[in-house]
Amino acid sequence: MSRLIVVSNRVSAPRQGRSGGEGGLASAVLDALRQEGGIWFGWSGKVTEHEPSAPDIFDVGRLTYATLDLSERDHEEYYNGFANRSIWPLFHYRLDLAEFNRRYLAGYQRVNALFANKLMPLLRDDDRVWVHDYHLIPMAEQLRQHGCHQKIGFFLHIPWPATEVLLALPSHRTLVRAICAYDLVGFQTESDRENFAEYVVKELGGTDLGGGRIEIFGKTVKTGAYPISIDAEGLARMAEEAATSRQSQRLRESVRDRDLIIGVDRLDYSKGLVARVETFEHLLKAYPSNRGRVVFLQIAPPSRSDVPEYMQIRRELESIYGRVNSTYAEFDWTPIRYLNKGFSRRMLTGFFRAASIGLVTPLRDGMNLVAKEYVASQEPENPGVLVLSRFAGAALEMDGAVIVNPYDVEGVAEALQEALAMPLDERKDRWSRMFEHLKTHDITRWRRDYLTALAETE
Ligand code: GDG
Repeated sequence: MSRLIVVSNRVSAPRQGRSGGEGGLASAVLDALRQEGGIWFGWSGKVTEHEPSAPDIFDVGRLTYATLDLSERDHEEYYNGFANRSIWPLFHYRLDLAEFNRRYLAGYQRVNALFANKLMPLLRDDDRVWVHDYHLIPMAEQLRQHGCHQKIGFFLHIPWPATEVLLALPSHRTLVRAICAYDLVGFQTESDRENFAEYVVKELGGTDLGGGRIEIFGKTVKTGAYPISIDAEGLARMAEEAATSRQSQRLRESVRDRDLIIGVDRLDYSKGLVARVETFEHLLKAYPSNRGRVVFLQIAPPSRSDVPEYMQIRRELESIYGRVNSTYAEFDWTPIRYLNKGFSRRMLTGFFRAASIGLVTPLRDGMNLVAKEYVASQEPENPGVLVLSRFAGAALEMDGAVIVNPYDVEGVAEALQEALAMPLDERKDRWSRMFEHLKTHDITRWRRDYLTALAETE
């Protein structure tokens, strides 16, 4: 069988200190590589003074890891710069936070060229290459310049913005031209795919041939929506076991007969964390019976800590959590528990199961796996309620969730109040609809659908 070559910004390799706290991309990629066998290529996570000369290559089972360190300059311009200060905020509709400059763009192009240059000698004729996410959009273009003839697919984990938003990026044409060098471009949702197709047709004069095929630059690019998912049944088993763990028991004892509302997010401004606290504050203010009766647990492991906008949101959150707690706390009740650190996946599933409400309110999110993980972790006979932002890709699939507009603080508080009072029958009905969907639309299906479509490209 032909090998699968996965390229992503960050490789989470066991001997390079994998913590078990990886995000959704890492578990999805690992699952795919374990099934297919192949190479995982990308950044080691280490920053060095000078550019590395060769990748560090080692095998673990059927899987080969090939990692490169980044120089300080590349890390600053490519990773912190273009990827996380230009594309990330823009694609999450935060034009106010986006910074564009040519130094960042040059760094982005340089690292993509470096990756392509180092990957080329590792490729075999019948390999399939699968590039992940916004850090590496120009990879295929670079690989083609080196003579790469293998099939190359791309999957975008974050939203593709509306054309009017994308136009604010000075290099929008360069970026889209680069993405068109792939054989298959995968998005999380149909609406992301439509945004992309609209840009290509309106701005570049491409032709939408239907069936996801777009004609542009003298070739046909195949596009499709492949909503990423989780190992739903595996997580459900994990949550059942974790429920009896010491940590879950301690959590439940500390919450006692109160209702627990849980949020788990990387500390990122796209996740709507500030509006979420304001919502919880409003729940206490507008519905005083909740005082002393509900606890909000927010787990938010720090992320991209050397990017100024992330330092800023962290400070802002510390101050607002402090304010709400000092306004409402009683000698025997603290309304918010804000934990600025990560937990093992197993512990998280136990925490999800202990919570009456999973509160997932990003302002914009490609998919949001936490929403799906919360559902998979519930106890079938007494499931909690998922309160989910309409701006997460997951909202298109999780039709048993209470769907909210995260900008509407009073509206979300009202939805929380309804969720807290929801009768068992309704909770079970909503939950089983979502869990049934997740069982058939799981991580294996995501990988299979994508790789089958890639194999079928001309
Ligand atoms: C991007 C897109 C898309 C979080 N805290 C801990 C922990 N996590 C895990 C969660 C979940 C993952 O990290 C986060 O995935 P999300 O999907 O929620 O969000 P992003 O990190 O922004 O991911 C997103 C995703 O890529 C996949 O395509 O869905 O839209 O933005 O799995 O459980 N895991 C552990 N400890 C923690 O403290 N172990």
